[in-house]
Amino acid sequence: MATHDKRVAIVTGSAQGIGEAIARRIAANDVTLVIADVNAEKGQAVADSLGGLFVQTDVSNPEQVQNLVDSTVEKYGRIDILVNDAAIVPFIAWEDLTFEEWRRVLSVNVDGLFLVTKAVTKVMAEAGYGRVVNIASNTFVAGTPNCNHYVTGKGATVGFTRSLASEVGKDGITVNAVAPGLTESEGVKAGPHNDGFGYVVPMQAFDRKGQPEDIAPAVAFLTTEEAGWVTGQLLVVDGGHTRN
Ligand code: NAD
Ligand code: 4PL
Repeated sequence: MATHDKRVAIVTGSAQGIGEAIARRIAANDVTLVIADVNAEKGQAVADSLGGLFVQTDVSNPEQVQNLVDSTVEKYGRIDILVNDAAIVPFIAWEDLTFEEWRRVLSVNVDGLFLVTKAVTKVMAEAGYGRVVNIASNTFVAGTPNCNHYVTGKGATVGFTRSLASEVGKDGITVNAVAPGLTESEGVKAGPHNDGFGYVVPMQAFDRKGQPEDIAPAVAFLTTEEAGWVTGQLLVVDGGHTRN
C-alpha cells in the first residue's frame, strides 16, 4: 500500500450543510477529502466534485465506522484530519421529549463522536500526528430551548474535546471544538429552527443570517499544521450572538 502524498481528511456529515462547506474549505488547502454520511446520493456528489472518496457511514454504527476507517487507510494509507460534524438537529419541547427520542439523538451526536474518534485516533497515533475538530454548538452557551437532548450532547462534545486533548497530545494529536451559532444549512432551512433567526439575528453583531461558509474557515484553521499549539479549546463562531 503506497501512502498518499497529500494530507487526508475525514469529514462526517459532509453531504450537505456546514459539513459540506467544511469539506470544501479544507479541500482548498490541498487536502484529499473523505466524505462520510448516511446520505449516499448527496455524499457521493460532494466527493465526486472534490475528487475524493465517499464512504456511506452511519456514525452510530460501530461496524460502519470501522469500514470508514479501513476504506480510508486502504485507499490512502493515512488520516491526518478528522472533523466530527454529523449530527441530528432536533426541535422538540421538554414536555414531549421521550427517552426514545433522547437516545436517538445522543446515539448519533455523542456515541457517534466516540466511535469515529476512537477508530481514527488509533491510526493518527501510529503516525504521531493528527488534527481533530468536533462541531459543538452555541446552544450550549445560550441554553437554547426545544432541543434539551441536543444541547446536552453538545455540552458532552465540549467535555470530550477538553479531556481527549489531554490524553492524545503525546501522540501529536490536537483536539478542538468549534461552536457555530444558528446557521442557514439545508437542515435548518427545512425545519422549525429556521424561525429562530428572528430573535437570534438581533443579538448578533452583524445583521444577517449565518451561512455554512461563515463556519468553515475557523474549522479549517484548526486542521492546519500551524494550529499545532492550539488544543482542548472551544471556538465560538456565531457572529457575536453569545460571548463565551
Ligand atoms: P444538516 O442537517 O444540514 O446536515 C447534517 C448532515 O449530517 C447530513 O448530511 C446528514 O445526512 C448527516 N447525518 C445525520 N445523521 C448522520 C449519521 N448518523 N451518520 C452520518 N451522517 C449523518 O445539519 P447542519 O445544520 O449542517 O449541522 C451540521 C453540524 O453543525 C451538526 O453537528 C450540528 O449540530 C452543528 N450545528 C448546526 C447549527 C445550525 O444552526 N445549522 C448550529 C450549531 C451547530
Ligand atoms: C442558536 O445548533 O446554535 C437553534 C439548532 N438556535 O441547532 C443549533 C441556535 C439551533 C443554534 C442551534
